[in-house]
Amino acid sequence: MKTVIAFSVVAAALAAGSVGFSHVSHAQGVSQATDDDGDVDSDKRGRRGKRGPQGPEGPQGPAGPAGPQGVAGPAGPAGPQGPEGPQGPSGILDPGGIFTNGFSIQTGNSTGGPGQSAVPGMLTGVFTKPANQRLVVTFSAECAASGTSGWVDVDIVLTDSAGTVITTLAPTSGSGDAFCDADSTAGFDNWITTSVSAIIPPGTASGNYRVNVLGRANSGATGWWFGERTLVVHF
Ligand SMILES: [Ca+2]
Ligand SMILES: [Ca+2]
Repeated sequence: MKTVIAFSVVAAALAAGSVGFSHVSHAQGVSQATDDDGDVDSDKRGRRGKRGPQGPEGPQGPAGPAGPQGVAGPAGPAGPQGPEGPQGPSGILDPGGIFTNGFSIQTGNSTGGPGQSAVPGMLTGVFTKPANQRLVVTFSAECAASGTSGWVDVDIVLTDSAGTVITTLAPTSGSGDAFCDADSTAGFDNWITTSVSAIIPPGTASGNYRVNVLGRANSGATGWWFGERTLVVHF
């Protein structure tokens, strides 16, 4: 019974908060909790010590996540100007003023009849043909034929400097090269723009020349009409 009493006293002491558990659990503590006659030891324990000081502050927390990416910077300045380009090719040889004199252009309207005659304005200036050089002559014009049948043809002729005809250039010789046609009405109508190219052969002697265009109404056509037109000599 002594031991039972001792546990009861310890339990009472624990309930009263006047004794530490470590002391009670110790065997010596149990024997000191009672005296020889079983009474609770009359010794008073001292007051509980003061609470210990607060512990040190914990370590700093980890760094937060990285912030968002910043906006793109402004565009850089323009690069420097590029180098100068290469030199252009040499110009085309024009020893005889073909480009400057070998052409004519007219915008007015002109008419003629069945007899072959020069088309007004279609005479070039004087140009020099180089030896062994082929030249091309192109005549382009608005054209109409009067009469109810037939056609209009042209002859492109090579002349000397004074305009005297030397030869007719192929393929315009003769009257078979219809440049525009008459139709079923007697008057001028059905205007068209057409062209023909003739050749000054390479074998033609070098020298100064001009080119002229002659018009003609054929086989029932009563007249020719040439409007906007160009005559040009070129390589
Ligand atoms: Ca002809
Ligand atoms: Ca007609």
